[in-house]
Amino acid sequence: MSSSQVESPTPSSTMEDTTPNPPPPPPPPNPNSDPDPDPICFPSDGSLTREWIRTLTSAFHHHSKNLPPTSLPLLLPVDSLNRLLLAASNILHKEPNCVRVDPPAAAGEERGGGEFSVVVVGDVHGQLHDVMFLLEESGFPSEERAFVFNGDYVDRGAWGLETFLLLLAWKVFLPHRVFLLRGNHESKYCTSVYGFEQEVMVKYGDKGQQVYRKCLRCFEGLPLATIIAGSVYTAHGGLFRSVAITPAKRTKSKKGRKVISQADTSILKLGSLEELLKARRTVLDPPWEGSNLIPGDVLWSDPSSRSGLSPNKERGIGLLFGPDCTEQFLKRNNFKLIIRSHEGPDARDKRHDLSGMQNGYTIDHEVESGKLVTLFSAPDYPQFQATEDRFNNQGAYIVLRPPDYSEPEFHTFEAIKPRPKVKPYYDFEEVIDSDEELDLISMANNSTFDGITVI
Ligand SMILES: [Mn+2]
Repeated sequence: MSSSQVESPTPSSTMEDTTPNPPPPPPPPNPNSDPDPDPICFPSDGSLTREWIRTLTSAFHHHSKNLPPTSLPLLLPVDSLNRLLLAASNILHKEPNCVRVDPPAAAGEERGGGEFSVVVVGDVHGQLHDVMFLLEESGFPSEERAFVFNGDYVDRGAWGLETFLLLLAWKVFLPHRVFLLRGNHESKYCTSVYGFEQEVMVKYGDKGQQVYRKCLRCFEGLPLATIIAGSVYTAHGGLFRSVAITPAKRTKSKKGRKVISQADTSILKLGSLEELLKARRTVLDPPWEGSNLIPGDVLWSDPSSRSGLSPNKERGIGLLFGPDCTEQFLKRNNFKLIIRSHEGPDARDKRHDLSGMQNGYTIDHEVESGKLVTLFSAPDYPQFQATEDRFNNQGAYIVLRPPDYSEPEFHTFEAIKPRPKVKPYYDFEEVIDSDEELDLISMANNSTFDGITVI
């Protein structure tokens, strides 16, 4: 970032919404010589522009390189931040659990699918500089380039708040072209263990608690899945069980009232899109018991090389699903591709039946109707590492193009280095891996958050 960009914006004609590829902010030649940018105001009419997002990006970049975390409110005052969170939350909560991302009709007819493409992004985990690079390299969101983010914006990395806010700004600016799905880390439990809550408290001090609550309110609004061009299903973890109640389980009590028992979870069957649409996603932590199990499955499940659906014992929540489940889901819905995320190089290090995540993606299932891909977009992950060997993995993103959008084009990239030096916001030496069994008791205690303010 250079101060001239913040103070002397490029003429507005180059920043029209119709510009498919606005020039990215060039990196600062010498960041230490830049004066600090002015505080950012949320536009009074609530409508964001490309220029506003560019200013926000530059301010975050400058701040991360030059200033202590506690000074973030000087660049993004809490009032501006609250207004951004509220605007995003209002949009997110109106979206269905499963959002359809379709090419504009005109593009398809006139140009055989036109130029419309969809970029799919996996876990980013607060690695702001890598996200900035990804957006720049893939081309920023526009009318012709939609984005689907598969969740896990926060935790572990040191800039979860900035990363999440930047993506929310794009969502508010282009709500019909930018789609943010929920990851398992967008929950109260995970953010209290893996750093995001602490990060917000450090950065916003005595306003931290109210900012964190508003972030949680946004997390609850994030949809669970997308269907791209009618043929690609994306979600953070993957597939999910049926929670349909077997008719035989409907009984009458002695007084003649109908008693509907809980879903029989002993027999696991694959769920349908209709069931996905009916699930209640507005929970701080997806439950692992009871009848509302679909959000937990979608956010926490993993593919397996073994057939069938089974409880995900390693994680304590969600499912393991085999290639037969992938085939059944693809065939039943006439899809050709599943893109899920959720497993980084650390998780894959322990899973000997599946490929490693060194390149940021793996093809886990190849079946008659199509395939299932895992996509991970945080290179050199995690930022703070307890073991001696860093994974030094590449990150990846996928571009889907016409005519049918179901042949993934993989793009890999290296981490942006050096990363600014910062202290971690969680005890990375002691914390359990999130791919290991959850502390369900602490999660249950955490889920009752009676102080929550609904904005
Ligand atoms: Mn995850």
